[in-house]
Amino acid sequence: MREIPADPFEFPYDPNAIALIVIDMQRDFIEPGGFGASLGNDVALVQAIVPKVAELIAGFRKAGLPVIHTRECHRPDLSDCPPAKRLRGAPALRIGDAGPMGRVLIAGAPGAEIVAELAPLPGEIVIDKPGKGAFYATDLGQQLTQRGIRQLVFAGVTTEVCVQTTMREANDRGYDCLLASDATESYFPAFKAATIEMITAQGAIVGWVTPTATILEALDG
Ligand code: C5J
Repeated sequence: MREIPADPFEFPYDPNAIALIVIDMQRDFIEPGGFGASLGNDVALVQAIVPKVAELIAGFRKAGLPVIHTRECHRPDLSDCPPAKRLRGAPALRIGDAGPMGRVLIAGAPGAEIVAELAPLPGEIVIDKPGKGAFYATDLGQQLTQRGIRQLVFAGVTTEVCVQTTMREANDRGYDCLLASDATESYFPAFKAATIEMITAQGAIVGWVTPTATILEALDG
């Protein structure tokens, strides 16, 4: 067992049981014209972390450690999209509507794909998830168990929605969770800051937080 310097204290790191999970770095959240923008958000903030997430992915690949990608998306017939999700609020485009990148958040549509810079390699796990959490209605838990993964490093968007929800799901299932602070982002800086505080409070009640460079140094060491 090694250690990665982190908040609120050292993250105990087992090189045989750790994986990177990159949450929802999809065109629909990152690029103009997608779902994130249709909700009224400025996507520039989330776009800015793409190079940092790429560094983290490259470090895990170089170390021969698993990289898992998730995509929030729904079946074309919307049978896995509850009306409570689709009809909420007044977005410019709803899930399933035709937008500039195809149907919004629909599996197989160009907008639901991961941005080109972070594209999964053949053989990497890609989890399509209908919810905010990556464990809900997916086989993520089985995939992790099969590979003996018990520790997850988190990156992706948005910090307070799909990243935090998945971290909490993982924490409840007994995984040690470490969030890469500069490889995650929100459309709302205050929400990102609050999420980091919530995660690390009370003796890492949900998990640990540390920058990408610190994680990469530990993988190299
Ligand atoms: C949202 C996500 N924010 N990936 N999805 O709807 O965080």
